[in-house]
Amino acid sequence: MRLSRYFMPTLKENPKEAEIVSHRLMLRAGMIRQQSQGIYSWLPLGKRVLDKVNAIIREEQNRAGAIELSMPTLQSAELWQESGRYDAYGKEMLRIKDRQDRPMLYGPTNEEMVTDIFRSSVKSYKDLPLNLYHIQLKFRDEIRPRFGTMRSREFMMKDAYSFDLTSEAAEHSYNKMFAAYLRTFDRLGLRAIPMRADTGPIGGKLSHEFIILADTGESEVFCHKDFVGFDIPGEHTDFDSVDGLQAIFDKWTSLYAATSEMHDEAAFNAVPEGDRLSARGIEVGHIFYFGTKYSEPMGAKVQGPDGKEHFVHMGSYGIGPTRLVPAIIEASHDDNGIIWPASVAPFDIVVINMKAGDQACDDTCELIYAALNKAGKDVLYDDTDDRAGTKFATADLIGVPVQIIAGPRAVANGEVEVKDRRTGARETMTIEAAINRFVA
Ligand code: P5A
Repeated sequence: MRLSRYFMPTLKENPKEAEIVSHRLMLRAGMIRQQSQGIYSWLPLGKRVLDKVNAIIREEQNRAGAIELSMPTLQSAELWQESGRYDAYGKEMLRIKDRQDRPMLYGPTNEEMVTDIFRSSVKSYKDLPLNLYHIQLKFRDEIRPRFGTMRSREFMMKDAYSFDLTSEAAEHSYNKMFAAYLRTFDRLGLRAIPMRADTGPIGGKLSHEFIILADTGESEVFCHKDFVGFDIPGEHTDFDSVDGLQAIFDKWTSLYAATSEMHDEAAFNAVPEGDRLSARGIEVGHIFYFGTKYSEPMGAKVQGPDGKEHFVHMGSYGIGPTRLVPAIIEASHDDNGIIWPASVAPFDIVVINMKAGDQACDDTCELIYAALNKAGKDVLYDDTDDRAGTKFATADLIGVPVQIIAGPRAVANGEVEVKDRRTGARETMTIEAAINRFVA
């Protein structure tokens, strides 16, 4: 991508409305734009990051055996009347009427709709277990939308829903998502700690929130500090192994960890003082097991091996991609801007032409740009006629992991500089060596 032809409306000044660093940096890097309170457009740079986050979420959901579908944002109120949540959900639900005056709503979550899909076609235990997910916009008319896309009214959610014949089988489904979440957040460069959590309007008894520790987090959390160093399940984790996944779950729930709603002061005080971590955190995922809470009122049942009908046991599993993007920034930035983990960076490399219009600089940059593109890298080429200082500041702000800098003096020697955004380390090398480093 040539920056001269891209759309990346960066800001030099700190926007006044932004209270936390991620919100500030997302606005300054031209990633998002507020359209009305708590409702955002994702501009091209932001969209690239969001797509990469979603690709990782999708890979890990698929690996754990979940199956993707797509459900609509607008739902009929009837479904919610069946489950009894239409009235219970309160003012957070955006209620709409269509031209026939039929009550509709913009979905805040999809338990009812997926239960309806399930009951319409699954009739036998032989079709279980089943886990269906989608990545779709949601709307919650939050009282206090704030911090940009961290807590917005319209937001994206990956929501998965599991169906099982028995509560034991449902626990295994829960453990699959539990392990998949540990892997997902790790691949996004984050350390998320599962904590016992309140179930709120989703319901059920068993629930964990996945929390990233951050000073700007909205949740108050309490946990054992050893969680910070626990091993993440590997990519060859056998998601069909009941014992294997139970062992992962047991290990990750063996020490104290709870959000403030579930906090047990006495249990926490039993943790040796030096091991106690009381901090603030960002909830990036939340999983629930709620048994037959929806299947019973909505009549979602299957025939069991005993020939009888059984209401299915369900769980639901949410991740907030549009919250994850700012959460990653909260965890990874410096005074100059964002520092993306390579896995979600909007571009792999930025090529900076320090003197656009200078024949040797132009030729060198074009050569590097073409070679890296050919090798399948996502490359941003700063070919604008901005001053070099402005280009360096922009490259640092948008946080691309590697900068290849071509200035007249180095280029005259057949060389360029390669800068690592995270460490700031710079290396001068031949043009060929710079290309080979990223192509090989
Ligand atoms: C689980 C999947 C649910 O809604 N039903 C389907 C369950 N859970 S939840 O905890 O309410 O939300 C899941 C995740 O969505 C993100 N999230 C938000 N992100 C941005 N702005 C919001 N206002 C918002 N509300 C929820 C969070 O990451 C949460 O863990």
